[in-house]
Amino acid sequence: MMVRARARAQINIALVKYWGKRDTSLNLPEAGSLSLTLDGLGTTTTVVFDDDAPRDTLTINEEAQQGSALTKATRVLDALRERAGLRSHATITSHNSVPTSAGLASSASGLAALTQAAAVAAGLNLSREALSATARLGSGSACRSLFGGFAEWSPGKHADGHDSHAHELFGPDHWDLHVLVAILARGPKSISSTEGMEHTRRTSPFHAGFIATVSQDLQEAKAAIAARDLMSLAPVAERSCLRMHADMLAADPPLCYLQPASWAIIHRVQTLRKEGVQAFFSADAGPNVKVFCTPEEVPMLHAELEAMPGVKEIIICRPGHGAEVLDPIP
Ligand code: 2P0
Repeated sequence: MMVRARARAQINIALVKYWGKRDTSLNLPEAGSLSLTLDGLGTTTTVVFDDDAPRDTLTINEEAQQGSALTKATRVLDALRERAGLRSHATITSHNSVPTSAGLASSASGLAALTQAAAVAAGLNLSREALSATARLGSGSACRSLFGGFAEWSPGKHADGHDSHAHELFGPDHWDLHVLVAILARGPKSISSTEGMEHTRRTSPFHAGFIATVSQDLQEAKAAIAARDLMSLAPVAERSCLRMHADMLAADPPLCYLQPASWAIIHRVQTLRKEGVQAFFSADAGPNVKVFCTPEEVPMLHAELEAMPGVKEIIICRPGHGAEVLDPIP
């Protein structure tokens, strides 16, 4: 027997950051987080369950994957197989329109697309929340990419993680926030988020301080998003980002994902906002910087970023939709 399905999911950028797990095997976070799903940058994945396949295989952009990428995918597949009572192995074929492992959340869109496609191929009709909790097993941030627009990941309380999933706060049409993604480097990062997060949690004296700030940031971010108030969201998102980076910088040995060119953009955005420009920055486990802004500011900010040293490419995104099935084949 052979069944297949195809799905697409897009990356999300956290406005209130996830950095630290209370359970590494189930990707259960120590605190909540909040993100915006972007359009145009994501992953399309085909999953084929085949009784004759000798093992699970994964290719991303035509390259066969082993190690952590395959392990993450297998965790999702195992959970779905158990639910569906399915024993066959899967052949997973993924295509990213986002540079793989460059701090651009390719694992979020990848694991979200895989979960959606594999669930359909396995014949499961799961709620978006259940899909989100399953995607989380592969990669924490993937649980937010099941949803479009603004999504919040509730950490949950249960040890089995069934209540640790994202939910939609506001759909993509709520607020036409634009994001300019300034690409400074395309190669894979030297330390994965998974490793960096656990290293930080274990060795940074600032980590408890970072975690303690999250619930206040979530509350303020949600109010600012509800009011579509960029100038109120800006300080919350920037401090969540910089406190996460401060936490990493205080790890032993320190973890420094940002490059001089990243800092130059951060300073420029802060100066522009002081001059009244409706924009703020964010940056994740890599050197690339994301600049959030109103649609009116896009041309000016594009010209500003283009002139900054080290900027290789600028990708303009808008709020995007959650994971979607492309062609289920019974
Ligand atoms: C986030 N990041 O909230 C934070 C900010 C990166 C910096 O979630 O180990 O790939 O698979 O749960 O989800 C990236 O971490 O890590 C991430 P795992 P994941 O978007």
